[in-house]
Amino acid sequence: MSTQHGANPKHQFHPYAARVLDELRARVHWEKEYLQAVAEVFSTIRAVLERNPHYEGERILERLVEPERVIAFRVAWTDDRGRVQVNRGWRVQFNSALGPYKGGLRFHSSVTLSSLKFLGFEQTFKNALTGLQMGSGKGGADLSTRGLSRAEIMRFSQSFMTELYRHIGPDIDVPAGDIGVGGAEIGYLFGWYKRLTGHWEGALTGKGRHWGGSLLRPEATGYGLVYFAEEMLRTRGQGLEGKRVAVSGFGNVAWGAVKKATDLGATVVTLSGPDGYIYDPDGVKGEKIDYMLAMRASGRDRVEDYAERFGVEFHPGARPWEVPVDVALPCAIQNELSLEDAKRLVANGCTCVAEGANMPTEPDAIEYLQEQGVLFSPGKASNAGGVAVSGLEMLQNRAGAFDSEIEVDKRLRRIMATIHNDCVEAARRYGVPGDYVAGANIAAFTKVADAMLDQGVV
Ligand code: NDP
Ligand code: 2IT
Repeated sequence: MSTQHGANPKHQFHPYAARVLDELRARVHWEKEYLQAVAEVFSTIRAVLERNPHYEGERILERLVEPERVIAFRVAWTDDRGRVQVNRGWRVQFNSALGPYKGGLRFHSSVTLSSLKFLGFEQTFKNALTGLQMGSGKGGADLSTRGLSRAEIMRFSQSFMTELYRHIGPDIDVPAGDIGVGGAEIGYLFGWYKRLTGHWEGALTGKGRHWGGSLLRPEATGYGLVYFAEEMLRTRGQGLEGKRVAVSGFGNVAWGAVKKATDLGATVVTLSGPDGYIYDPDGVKGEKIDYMLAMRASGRDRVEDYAERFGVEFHPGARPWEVPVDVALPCAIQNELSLEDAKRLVANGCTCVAEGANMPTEPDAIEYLQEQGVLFSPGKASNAGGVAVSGLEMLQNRAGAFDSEIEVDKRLRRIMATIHNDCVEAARRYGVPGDYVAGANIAAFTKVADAMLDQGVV
């Protein structure tokens, strides 16, 4: 088996995994992001497959790469000028071995079935790592909400939910936010779900704090990411205090990461958008963090506004990975950190890369970072704090309870520390100590595979 699928060649594919990947590739060769995600997992589970030959007999891998259900639908809506717009919507209900389908909705022009399948596949492992009862799913539409009016976003969300509502529910499938879907969109989606079904129930997470949402859900992904990065640094006797940090993106995840990293004494010196990145040597802190929220809410597709407002450097069309930092936290979108970027980070002294986004680091960049001894964590482990607090929101809704911020934060910290420990332990047990990618995949895969075996052929 070669490395042609874009996986880390350090890991050898088990012949069974190689065969399933080749079959998948032949069947959906155009689904590049999906194949990238599957290859990454399959390249790291050789030892597990060797020790568990019955997985092959039960065709666990063939079942794992096939979503249980894919729902595709038309989203027709009218814009503010009365023109009819047509978009495509999907919900990929990936795997329900561990609980109801659970995962975000992405509204972005780049959304395709391939990107939702990659995200749903990753979600399977991420949700397993949280230790909560959550299966996996992902959905969305090929529309960027940037530049749309609130009324347009509401009409679009309502049209989207008019189709989706029949497929979701608190014990069936519980969507949440992702790129382009934040608190406002969840509000519109929830309101329409309630109107269509006549039920006030926890069919979505990321709800407002006064109507069933968990405290700290908006912050959870970024906070969890920083807690995870702290755990990684601690394995080398370090912490975030005094570290220079590069963050990409300026959305929900980036915001939470900046807040918590700054709280813990780090200086976050970059943010980025599709237009380029800003360099703020004094650190993104205080009112500048609040301004991130204003920037995101403004619907403008740019971080240059930050540079203009605070008089810092703006680098058009560039990525933040060229700035000398100790820690890099990619928090924007998939495949936003290339091999070239990784080389620059290492040359400038970066020792830790923790993914906030899903699959932001390209496979050859991961391989390089690991070879260079950089601490590297995959998003499915380090960004699991968001879905973990979604899981806590589901529990609160079921119990009709409301946990305090301190309580949620304590649980989030504990979950991130446990995920970190599980990754480290699995990597050690399977002979690849320090490899968080393998550790996360192995720890999660065995949980899901064993649950699938227990539940028979479904
Ligand atoms: P947001 O929509 O809040 O933010 C995404 C950010 O990335 C925006 O600032 C966006 O700008 C920017 N962006 C988009 N494309 C690029 C690009 N090519 N270069 C630089 N910046 C870009 O989404 P989230 O913060 O929720 O999601 C960010 C990432 O984190 C995604 O990979 C998501 O899957 C992942 N994630 C999210 C979780 C959550 O709870 N929300 C949980 C776990 C992971 P613009 O909008 O102008 O395009
Ligand atoms: O990628 C992710 O984990 C999310 N977008 C959060 C999903 C959720 O259900 O909270």
